[in-house]
Amino acid sequence: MSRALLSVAAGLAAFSLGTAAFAQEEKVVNVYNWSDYIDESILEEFTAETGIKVVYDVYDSNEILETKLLSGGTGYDVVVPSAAPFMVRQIEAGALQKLDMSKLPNLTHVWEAIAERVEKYDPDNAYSVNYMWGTTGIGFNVDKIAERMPDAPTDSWDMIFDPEIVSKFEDCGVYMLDAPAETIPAALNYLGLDPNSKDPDDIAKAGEALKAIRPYIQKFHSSAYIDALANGDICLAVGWSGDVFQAIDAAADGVNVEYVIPTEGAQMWFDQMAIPADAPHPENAHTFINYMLRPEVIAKASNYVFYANGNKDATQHLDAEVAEDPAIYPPEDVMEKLFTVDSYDPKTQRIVTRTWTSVKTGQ
Ligand code: SPD
Repeated sequence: MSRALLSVAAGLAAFSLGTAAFAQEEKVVNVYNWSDYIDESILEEFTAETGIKVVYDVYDSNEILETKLLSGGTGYDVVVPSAAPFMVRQIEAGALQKLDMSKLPNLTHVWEAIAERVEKYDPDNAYSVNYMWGTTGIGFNVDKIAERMPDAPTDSWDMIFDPEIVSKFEDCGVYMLDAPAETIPAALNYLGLDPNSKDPDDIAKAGEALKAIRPYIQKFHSSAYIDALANGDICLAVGWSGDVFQAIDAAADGVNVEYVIPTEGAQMWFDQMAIPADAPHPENAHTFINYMLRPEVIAKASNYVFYANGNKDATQHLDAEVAEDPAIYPPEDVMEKLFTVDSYDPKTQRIVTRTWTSVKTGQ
């Protein structure tokens, strides 16, 4: 056989092996997502339609996901990191793979306004697609707060960061997210500093502000506040928008919970669907992401978890209580007060981690 024919034959063999590899990809997709972030009937419907079984696992912290992703070999096919400050460095570290846009025809439904904001962290939106976005604000028990402080400034971060005020709620329980990328920017913003500041002096000031209220925080946890608010077990929580709305939805009789984006502003964040570099089932991962991009599917998820999504054609499928709630889809004047945070360089990250440990341990 001539050299040319040999090389064509080798090419054909490689092509058919590649095709076979896709054809042989077992009918499974391993999804690792945030807790309390999906209507599970969506997973069943996906399987019924595609024959691909979804193995679904959850986390409640970007740090947990990041540690796994950076070690590699997670076995996950779809993960949902927050764009910043996390996914941006996962992309830099080579932990995620570029999406094959030809396998995502439903990208036509992407809401440009959200994709453009994410582009700052994922240039050309090459590695990710928005799953949900939201804000980090305050959930509170209306009646318990009023009993303790009838004129409580419930629309202000004073509720959390003014020691005199938050101390009044110590007896009925105050929870805070165990997430330095949320709490340190919130403290910086409250202090009138740049929430994105990487200046060690600014971060130290945020740490001091957090330490001043540390005695009144009963628990640092990033998912327990949903049940605690819903059951009336706590008064106050720094939490993520949809999670607090889930508490409102599940609230026991006589428990009246509200969510507020404080007037001083709050963090806006984007949780992105992405595929680990070493995902075992990349073809199925694309099929799953493309399914989630269907307007009626992602709207069903939003209706269940009370988070906004980045799909411009989903709005017509949203329940009015979701689409019309200004704390879920904030109007322009509120949007202007929302800030995003960038990635920390390794040195700043170490300072942030150390500061957070010292806040939590009170040392
Ligand atoms: N229960 C789902 C919570 C999703 C929170 N996303 C985290 C955003 C972090 N900036």
